[in-house]
Amino acid sequence: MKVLSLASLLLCSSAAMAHYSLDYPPTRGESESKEIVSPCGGFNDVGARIQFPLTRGFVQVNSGHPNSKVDVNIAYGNNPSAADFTAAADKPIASLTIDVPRKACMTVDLTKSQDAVDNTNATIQIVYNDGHDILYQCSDVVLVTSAEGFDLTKCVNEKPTGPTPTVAAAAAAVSVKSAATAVVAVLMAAALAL
Ligand SMILES: [Cu+2]
Repeated sequence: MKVLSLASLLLCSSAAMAHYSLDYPPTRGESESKEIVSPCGGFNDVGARIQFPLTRGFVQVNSGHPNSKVDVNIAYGNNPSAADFTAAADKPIASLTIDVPRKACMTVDLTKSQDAVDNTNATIQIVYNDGHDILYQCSDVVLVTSAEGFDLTKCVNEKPTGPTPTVAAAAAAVSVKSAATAVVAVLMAAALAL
């Protein structure tokens, strides 16, 4: 088992900042010290299941690291084995590269999977590569056609912070206007001198 790298510890030294969190569907459990343990971050017992829709589902994560990668896998059955997760990792149901720390909603469509039929138990696995370590979390679900228990409001995509193109364009317009005003002032001064 690999020990968490010094870089990761430094990057995540603040108590408020985790490597990442699986915000929805609910995680089986999150433990900073055991997250590197495959396949479910040290949580080997199946937890409470929530309904997960076969179409238009999503996984909501909050990435504390820049330059990280999130893969979402699904293993079918009541209590998938480590081997089941290894096989599932060959065909992730969603993948995302994160440039800046943010909340991200990853959409999941299971209609192309033959195993995903109404009323199937499954476990969703998050594989988070923070650039130094691979960190795991799992969520236990029941796949259903009509997932009334699935909370659509949990899907949140946070925009990267920084100046938006609109603000930059407005600033450029202002500086063009001041330049024009300056030119007019110079011309007027020149005209008065004549
Ligand atoms: Cu971290």
